Amino acid sequence: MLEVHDVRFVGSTSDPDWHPDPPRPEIAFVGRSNVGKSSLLNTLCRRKKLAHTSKTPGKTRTLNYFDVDGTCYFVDLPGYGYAKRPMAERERWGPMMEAYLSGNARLAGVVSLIDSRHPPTRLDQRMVEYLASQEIPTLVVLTKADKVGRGQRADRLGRMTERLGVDPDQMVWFSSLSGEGRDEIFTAISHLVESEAA
Ligand SMILES: Nc1nc2c(ncn2[C@@H]2O[C@H](COP(=O)(O)OP(=O)(O)O)[C@@H](O)[C@H]2O)c(=O)[nH]1
Ligand SMILES: [Mg+2]
Repeated sequence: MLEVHDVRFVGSTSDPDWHPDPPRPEIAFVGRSNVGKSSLLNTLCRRKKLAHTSKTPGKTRTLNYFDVDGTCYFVDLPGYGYAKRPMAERERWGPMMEAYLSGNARLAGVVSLIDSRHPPTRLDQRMVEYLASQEIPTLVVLTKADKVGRGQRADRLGRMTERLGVDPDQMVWFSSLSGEGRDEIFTAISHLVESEAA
């Protein structure tokens, strides 16, 4: 099982072909800006300020690498769909992300974050479809689960699976406020890393 005793920031790059040394399995995190990606990374690594959490989204334009206990790298990808960016930029996730995701032999899997309070956006759908088309193992994390009552969950999950075309087993509810889902996500990531390392 993957452990997180020591997580270190390795570096930021805007070159999708750059990878840290030594080579290790990479787990990438994607989602629209403000979905709660930094909060998830901080919760997974049990650190308050590992990844910058902010109320002014859309600032991260680089790939940010974190070394997780010398076992794998977490890669924080730029948030997509930030409303205050020009339309052309907002409507795509950018060549840099696509270049990173496609044909990346080190990529063990992608954690795709979707805001559970709303239906998935068109970009969310396109991202999940793209990952499936590339046959990249994908875990869909439904963020801000504390905002969705237990009574609404089954219905919400059903609509998400339908719109995203993924299996319910690939989806996990997550809240950085309550910690719900943290262990399940962690276990799923461990399996991805182990299958890649094997
Ligand atoms: N209610 C709730 N709010 C959250 C949760 N996770 C993040 N947020 C809030 O959503 C906003 C964006 O979070 P952040 O992690 O910076 O998102 P990022 O832009 O995807 O990295 C911040 O105001 C967070 O406090 C959550 O699990 N529950
Ligand atoms: Mg962030």
